[in-house]
Amino acid sequence: MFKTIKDIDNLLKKHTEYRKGCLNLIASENYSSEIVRSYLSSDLGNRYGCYTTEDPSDREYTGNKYIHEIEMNTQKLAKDVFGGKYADLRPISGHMAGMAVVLGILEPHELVIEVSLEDWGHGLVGPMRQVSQFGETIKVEYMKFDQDRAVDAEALKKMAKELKPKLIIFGGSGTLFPEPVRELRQIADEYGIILAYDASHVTGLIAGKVFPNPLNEGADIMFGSTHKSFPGPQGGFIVSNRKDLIEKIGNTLSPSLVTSHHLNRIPAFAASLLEMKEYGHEYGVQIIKNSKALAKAMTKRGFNVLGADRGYTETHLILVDVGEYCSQMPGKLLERAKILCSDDFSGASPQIRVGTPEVTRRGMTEEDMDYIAELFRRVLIDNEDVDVISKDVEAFVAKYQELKYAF
Ligand code: DSN
Repeated sequence: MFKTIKDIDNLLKKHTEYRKGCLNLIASENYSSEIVRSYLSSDLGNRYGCYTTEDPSDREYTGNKYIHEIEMNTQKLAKDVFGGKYADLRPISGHMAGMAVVLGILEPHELVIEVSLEDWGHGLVGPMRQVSQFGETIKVEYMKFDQDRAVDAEALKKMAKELKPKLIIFGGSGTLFPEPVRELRQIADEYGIILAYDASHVTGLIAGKVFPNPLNEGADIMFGSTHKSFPGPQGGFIVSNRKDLIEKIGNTLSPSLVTSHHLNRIPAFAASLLEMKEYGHEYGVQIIKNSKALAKAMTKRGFNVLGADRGYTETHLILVDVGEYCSQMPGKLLERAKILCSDDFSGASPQIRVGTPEVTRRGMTEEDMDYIAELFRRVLIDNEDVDVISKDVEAFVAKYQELKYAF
């Protein structure tokens, strides 16, 4: 138990020092700019800004004069960066945004198609169904992937025609290639299906215009988080061109899922949006170059990197089948070498997910990816002593403590 403030300080300092010495390849994390971090400690973090109706100017609490202005200006900025006539910034996470989409759109016993957890889905509807009443009322099916880890568009079209879902949710946490949103639009119109896109992982790439914007491809709604490839504060957002949907989703979100929408994230998100307007394209281009370079360098060292026939990846991450080398979860072993990434044992063969957003922000380029691939080889293939490797990792990351593409 903490007894004094000093105890808390000490542990936080230890955390900061520890993470400084780690090579962070977790695709769902990023390092936000100091200005973004500073806004998180603003007075807004202790205020309530909920709306009485879906109209943001109809605030339930008093004292919101400038809070309203800050939120509305950030909404405008979000619409400018992501497109969409309407935006809702109240979801406090991407997951919460997704829950509001699902619960706001589906009537009891209607079907949704999403990406399964085994295929690096976000685990939105599947796990929600573990709450017994949702298990009884929400039906879910999962889209299929081809051998390159791209969504099988033809199989999905067939599923949509046969099963007539109310909602299809594209996007997951292992997205390597753009999803077939455009291909599904006509069937969606014919069968009255709503197309949603969970952009959580690729938000930064969309903002940087290096990944197709789902709203331009025909999605009815895009939602996601603001802290993965998008280097903002943790939080969520929803954008759409459909007033009926944004209202339905907003009314589901609040007041049942969110009351206080953690207002300190709003100016922090605004700063990240401005930053992405300034540097997002350059940052996105380098992320994809790094991902592709890492995939090639790992392949050269004998790893089975997925998606080879399509150029491995068009995003901020790569997936590597490590079944040949690992009988146990490799994430924990890599962590001992101070290499942080995600692993997954739920599918047919164990995989690791290696992400490039944070190392790109730290200024790493293609050559560095070669060194990173070598580190993976030393841990997973050569079984070298992880304590020795961790020293090399520390020395390597010490050269990259600056922040690029940032104010
Ligand atoms: N879905 C988890 C991930 O991608 O790491 C967290 O959002």
